[in-house]
Amino acid sequence: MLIEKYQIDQHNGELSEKQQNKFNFFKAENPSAESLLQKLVDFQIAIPSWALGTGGTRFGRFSGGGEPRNLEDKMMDIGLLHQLNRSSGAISLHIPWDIPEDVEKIKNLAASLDLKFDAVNSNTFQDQPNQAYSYKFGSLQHVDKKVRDQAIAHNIEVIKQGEALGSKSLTVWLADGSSFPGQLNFREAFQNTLASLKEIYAALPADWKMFVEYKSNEPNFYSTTVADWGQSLLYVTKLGPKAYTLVDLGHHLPNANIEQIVSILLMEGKLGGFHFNDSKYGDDDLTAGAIKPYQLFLIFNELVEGMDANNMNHATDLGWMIDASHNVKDPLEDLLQSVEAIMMAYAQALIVDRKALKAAQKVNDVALCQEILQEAHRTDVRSLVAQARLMAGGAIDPIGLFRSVKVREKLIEERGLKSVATGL
Ligand code: LRH
Ligand code: MN
Ligand code: MN
Repeated sequence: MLIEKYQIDQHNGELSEKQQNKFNFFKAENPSAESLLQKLVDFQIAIPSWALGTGGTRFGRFSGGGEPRNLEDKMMDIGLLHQLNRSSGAISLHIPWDIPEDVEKIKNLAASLDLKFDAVNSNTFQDQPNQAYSYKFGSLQHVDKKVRDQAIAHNIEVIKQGEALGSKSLTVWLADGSSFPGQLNFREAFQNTLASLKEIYAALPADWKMFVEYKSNEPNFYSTTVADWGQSLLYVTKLGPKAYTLVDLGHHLPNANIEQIVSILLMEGKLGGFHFNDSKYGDDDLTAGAIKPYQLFLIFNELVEGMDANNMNHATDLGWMIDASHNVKDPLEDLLQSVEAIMMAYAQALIVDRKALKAAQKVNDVALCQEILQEAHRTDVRSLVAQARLMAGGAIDPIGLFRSVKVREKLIEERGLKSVATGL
């Protein structure tokens, strides 16, 4: 391991007095603090295997050095994150970017790092070498049944690989759509996609879920065949009880009210999970909470309210995942920042005074409703989140420790400056 337990203990020892003072101050203002700690400890956010290398844009890619060279390296990186924050205990694979060749070895490594396998993702948006048919004009929607069959077979293969590792869900994201008016018969594209999804659904193990991720545009810029939550909901409703909608925060048209979408999907029992990231323009895949932290809080506010209303377990009943990658930061520091932002939004949602909010809503006291939400959002919950991390055996200041023990330098030493990870 690149970070030894004694280094975490030493780091925490140095910061513990300051942390205790801050947490005591928080507790004095928030008597329920202690009761929230376990919820925060239990909350785990899966890390996508494709976020561990520096993401590129179509204009270039600037490697940061020491990047993972293969699946084992990616898992080691996530193990490191999990050691630091104890909230990143799962990895989400993208196949065939990740190819788990030696399943036993991969499973043993995961167990030794205390990692679970989250959703497996299929990829029918790129052509692979030696592939018989091209996805240039779509995959599950394609006008040619042979292309659809190839894409269906790939998804079933991904389920098999996920099953061998102990994963329990498949995420299907389709680039399918059209770039110009007239290119596609919308109705037939929908029907083909639905028929294809049905075949994949039929191959799901009994205890698996299937997540259908929507996206308004890109790479097709005229139409997308699963373009929004309504269309995803149509598919998953027609598919059956194991199919759910997946919300990626960057996949909406500008100014969409994502928290309202979340609330309605939860009410219908069809919200499957999340891809967290942040954006200013489109599918920017920036660090969660970097641009619109209030929106992230409002989403968690709906999640906590809706999950409690449905007696759901916050930690296990939805799929929580990051889907972010970018060009200029150390990917590991970036992921630590994303996880921290998500934990903070969750913690702030936990301290909303729900009784008072309900009462204010009942008498249409709009200003008070806003005050109640902002009171929670403006509360500094960093000491609460850090206390939960400490309780779980993580570091009080994960990025501080990451830097002081020179993790990146060690990774560069081990893997080289020009190592390359597969992925977007
Ligand atoms: C598409 C997407 C989808 C893919 C990932 C790489 O924009 O969000 O989840 O699987 O990016
Ligand atoms: Mn996504
Ligand atoms: Mn995306």
